[in-house]
Amino acid sequence: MDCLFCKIVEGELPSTKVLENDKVLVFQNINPEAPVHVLIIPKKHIASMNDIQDEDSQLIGEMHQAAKEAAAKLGIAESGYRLINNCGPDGEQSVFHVHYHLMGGRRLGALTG
Ligand code: DGP
Repeated sequence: MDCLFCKIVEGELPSTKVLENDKVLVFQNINPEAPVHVLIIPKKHIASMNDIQDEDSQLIGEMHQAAKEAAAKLGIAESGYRLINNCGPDGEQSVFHVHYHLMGGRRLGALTG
């Protein structure tokens, strides 16, 4: 499967890891849009939010746990942060391996759409 984030999981492409366990990987975004901007991905390939199945519920919970731990590790737990999923064309999803953007380190402003 030709998936960029699967290649990062497999170590075929480099990444700067923030957290890793057997189910989830958190790594630095190559194109950060905030002082803190990391990506949270499941190691299992799931193309988008639309492809999450009932059996993935625990895994998605573990992604949220990893987001919380990464926020603490990166020093933005108290100041606050934003967790974003882009899905499909209107959501501007560009990598089709489901992920959350964890962003913080500055006041992010209101969502404008
Ligand atoms: P999205 O547009 O929501 O699908 O976000 C994909 C993000 O992935 C985008 O913010 C940039 C990031 N990205 C793309 N290619 C790479 C890469 O090779 N390495 C890393 N670390 N991030 C990448």
